Amino acid sequence: MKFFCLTLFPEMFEPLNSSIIGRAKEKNLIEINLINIRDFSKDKHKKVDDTPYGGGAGMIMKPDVVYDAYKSIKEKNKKVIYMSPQGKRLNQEKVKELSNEENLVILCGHYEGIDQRVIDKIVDEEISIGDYVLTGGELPAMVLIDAVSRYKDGVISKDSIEEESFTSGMLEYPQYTRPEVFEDIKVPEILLSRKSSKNR
Ligand code: 4FL
Repeated sequence: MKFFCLTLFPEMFEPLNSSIIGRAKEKNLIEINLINIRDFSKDKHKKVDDTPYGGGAGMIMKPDVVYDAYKSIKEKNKKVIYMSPQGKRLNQEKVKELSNEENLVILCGHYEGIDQRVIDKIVDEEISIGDYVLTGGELPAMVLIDAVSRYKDGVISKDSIEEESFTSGMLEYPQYTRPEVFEDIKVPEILLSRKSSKNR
């Protein structure tokens, strides 16, 4: 599966080179392409934003620059998602659904927003990760990539997927490991006699 992030801050995606997602990239189970929207500014000062018509605080990302960045993606089967607090709240069902896409384009907003005309032109779905405002869509985009990548074959262990289907994914019991006694607190007796899932 290929992800394409349209962003003004590609360097923010560095955390995806670590841990499970980093390994998934190395194994070519997923591909993460970072497209710097600023590279598509035609302006001599590399301007990507401008003041809002009708007034108001902050700056708006210019539609033509975002559109040119989008058009640089040559893949044909692609779904475009705009990370926005006004979007539909992300849940596990949506994550699973998106994991079936061949190419996911994730548009990350910054400043006060993006000109509505380019959103209307290219975006298929607007998704929020919660009812709060961040400084940009990059962290939400990483949340989406992380959650979706878990569903791709080979990214997490078969045991983890199997366990998730038993527990509905989110309703997990408290977990314990060695030592048997920590700061005078014992591991629940019932778990001490039980063999690990590896031996089930
Ligand atoms: C996106 C917040 C998705 C929550 C600022 C720009 C956001 C966000 N979910 N805040 N994008």
